[in-house]
Amino acid sequence: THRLAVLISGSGTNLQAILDAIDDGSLDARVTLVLSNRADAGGLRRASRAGVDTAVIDHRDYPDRPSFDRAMIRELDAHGADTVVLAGFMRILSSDFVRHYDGRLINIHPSLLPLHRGLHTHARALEAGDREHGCSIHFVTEELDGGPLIAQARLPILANDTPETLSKRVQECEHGLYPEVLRWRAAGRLRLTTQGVALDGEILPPQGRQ
Ligand code: 3YE
Repeated sequence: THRLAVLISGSGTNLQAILDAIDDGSLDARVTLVLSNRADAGGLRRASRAGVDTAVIDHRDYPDRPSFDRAMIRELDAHGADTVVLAGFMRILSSDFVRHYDGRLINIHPSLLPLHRGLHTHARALEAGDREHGCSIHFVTEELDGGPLIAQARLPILANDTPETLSKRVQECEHGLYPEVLRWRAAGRLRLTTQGVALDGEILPPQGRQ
């Protein structure tokens, strides 16, 4: 069975979507560890409730980013992970961390990348006058939110949308897309190659599967 480790910093709604998919039999995987950099992350409770091991590694306990990242690597590798899933994890990862998990590290981002990397994506999509918005899942590289795209889900921006209404709809889109991509991964169908992202041996277009 495919082993997932999930990194969180917050309430863990994407983690919950993954746990629910495992629970209802639609995702053949096991979460070996939920790791948070914040002791008060709500997702830790979701993990405990599902009987999943948890760990807190607080970045403030480390003198610099590389040593924090090394501590996370030790914990993750002790639990064994075929895929490391960033799910609302809010730290920039060092090049050593990214290299260590090359081709096994995946992030979900609340915009249609390459639009709106970084924070406040809903406000920025509205300010830019975008007509659509959504979420993207990508393999993680050193460049923040810049790695090869695996999949995107789109939604129209409505006339009365605010950052809050958009955020809610994008989250719903994330909760469908993350389990879907992890099903591909768990079935051994999804790989990062030197040519790009491969699904069933076919290289996906730059925006990933739509
Ligand atoms: N690291 C690399 N590449 C990536 N981390 C994430 C994606 C991703 C990655 O594609 N190398 C917020 C933006 C980070 C920020 O600046 N964070 C601060 C700390 C803020 C805090 O603790 O609240 C920092 O110094 O890391 C996951 C998404 C990261 C978003």
